[in-house]
Amino acid sequence: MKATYLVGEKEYFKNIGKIPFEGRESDNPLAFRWYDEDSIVAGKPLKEHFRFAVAYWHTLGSTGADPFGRATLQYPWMAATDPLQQAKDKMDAAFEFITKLGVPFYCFHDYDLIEEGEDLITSARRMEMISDYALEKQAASGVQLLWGTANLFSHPRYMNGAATNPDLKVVAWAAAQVRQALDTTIKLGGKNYVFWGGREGYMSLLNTQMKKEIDHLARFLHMAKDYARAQGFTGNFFIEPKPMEPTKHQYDFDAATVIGFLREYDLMEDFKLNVEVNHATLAQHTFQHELQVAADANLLGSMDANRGDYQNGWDTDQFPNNLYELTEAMLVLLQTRGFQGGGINFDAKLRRNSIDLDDLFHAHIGGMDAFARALITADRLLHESPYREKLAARYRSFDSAEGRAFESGQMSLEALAQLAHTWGEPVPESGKQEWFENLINRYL
Ligand code: XUL
Ligand code: CO
Repeated sequence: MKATYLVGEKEYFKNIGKIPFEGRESDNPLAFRWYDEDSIVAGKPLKEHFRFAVAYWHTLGSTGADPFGRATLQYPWMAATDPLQQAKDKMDAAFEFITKLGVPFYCFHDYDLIEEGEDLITSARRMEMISDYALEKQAASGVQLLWGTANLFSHPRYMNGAATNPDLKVVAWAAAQVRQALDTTIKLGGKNYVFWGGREGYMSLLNTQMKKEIDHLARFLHMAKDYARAQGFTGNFFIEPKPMEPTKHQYDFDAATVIGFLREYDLMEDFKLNVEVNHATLAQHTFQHELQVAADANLLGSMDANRGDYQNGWDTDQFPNNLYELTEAMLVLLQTRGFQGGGINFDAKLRRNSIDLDDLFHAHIGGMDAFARALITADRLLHESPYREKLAARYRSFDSAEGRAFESGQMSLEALAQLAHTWGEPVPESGKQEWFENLINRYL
């Protein structure tokens, strides 16, 4: 019998069915051990906490090529030479994979869906065709679009930037592409739209007018937002911070930098952040830090999940599997208001030598299970352990009358200084860092 998700005729992942939840005792590498999507944790089902998404570019489009060697991954859905046929095959494979995995969302760049044409009109026709097909696939499977974006970094025309290019002709081309990507996202009912400024930065300050470029970026984002709102788009716009790679210095360096930018250019209403693990670590921050900075500004929109490598300094985009770090991240998520509009997109790719089709399943299942286990652990830390009490205790002096007066601006510097005279030398108190660190391992 033909499964409902197969709109096309082919089945790519033949020996793999719908991935079941089998629980912690299971030895089946093609089953979930922790991710039971309907199980309620902290008041809602796991699937609603996470809103997992498959990243079209890595999962369907990776080739395994690196600067030292050509493609190692030869996926059958990429075999057709006609771009339209190839795009349809790729989409058949995408929806088969996403449905078997049981993930509710996907994300794409415009030209992940179909190869860019030789001119704007050809590209527009191609996007029209493949987005019609995506509409059918979404309707048949129930899979939804978490966010769309435009690839403004791969084509050589963007080598000096897209919205920040010193040549207005290139900026205009970027506008044409973003308008088309917004139209496609809206057509497919996309929940959000992402801007990652892959080439929005500089390689050398000597040939760069930085202020002018950043002003242009803000102008461009306002135009894109105004256009999308006029078309009825009510979702969020996300900026995805990254400090470097491919440029030496990217303008959206980290969460704090982006928040300052959004505030300065009056974009706070519509834009939030899409925080990515390996981008955080490239900026010399922990992922938890970036989540906390975004959440504290009420701007935590979404997450790109992956992990870097501690022994090197670039964006390796490996699948997440570090339970300790994920638990810290889930502590931030549960103690703030969660994602605003977004979810968890696996912006992660297989290693060059992971060439089997089932490797794609192992990677995603592992990531989803790791998040589920981390969230369950974080919830227990918050409700069954003395974590919150111990943390609050460090700040208990601010619960006093004097503390409240200080926090609410009812106290002068003289009055605060006078308290030092009244209270005398403070008794030092331990920060208890090791106690806190051990607690996570006790609950994992
Ligand atoms: C690149 C990166 C992008 C964005 C979307 O490092 O993370 O894939 O997520 O353009
Ligand atoms: Co990303």
